[in-house]
Amino acid sequence: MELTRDEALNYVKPYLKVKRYEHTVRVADQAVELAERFGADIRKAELAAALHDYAKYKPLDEMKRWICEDRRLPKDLLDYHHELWHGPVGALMLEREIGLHDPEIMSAIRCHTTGKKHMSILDKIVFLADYIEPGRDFPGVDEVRDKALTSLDRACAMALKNTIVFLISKERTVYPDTFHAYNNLI
Ligand code: DGI
Ligand code: FE
Ligand code: FE
Repeated sequence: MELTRDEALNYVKPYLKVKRYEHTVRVADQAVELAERFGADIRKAELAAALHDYAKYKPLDEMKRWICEDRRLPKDLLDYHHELWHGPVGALMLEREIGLHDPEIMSAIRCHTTGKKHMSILDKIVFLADYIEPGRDFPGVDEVRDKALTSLDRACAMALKNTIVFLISKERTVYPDTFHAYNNLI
């Protein structure tokens, strides 16, 4: 599969709202910047970022069916907020629809919302680019942007901490992979 950046962006565009598409373009640019900084595969980072939110607006029943039917998807996703489904399901939808087979790109898309225990450099770059792209204004995001100038691991750990603290403050559940990612980086 020799997908270009523009082909990837044009593929996802019809499935996204305008704001989400603009976010996606910024994540792709941010991922390129981080890949250059930390020595990851620039093309893979750009493609994974361009595709990362593909399934964001897919119908919940369709995503639920994927989780139930594909053995590669952990069933416990169904016990947690549906906001977590679009990464893992999106990667597999793209595999079927456009022949996305690159395991590194698929992994980065899969874990972009929660992180996971042993994240690759590419996983971390897409996760972090999604968190710090210039359109984000979460409390604490500027400190994470600063940290992302020097340490990929520490910046990811800060983003995970902020997310965990935010979710707990709202009395929302936290998917175990989010804790695994955090613990592994601390
Ligand atoms: O798709 P995006 O909006 O660009 O960003 P995302 O894929 O990181 O999704 C962010 C949402 O997911 C945000 O509302 C927080 C939520 N989230 C992240 N980790 C967890 C989580 N929600 C729960 N319940 N548990 C998690 O571990
Ligand atoms: Fe997302
Ligand atoms: Fe995103």
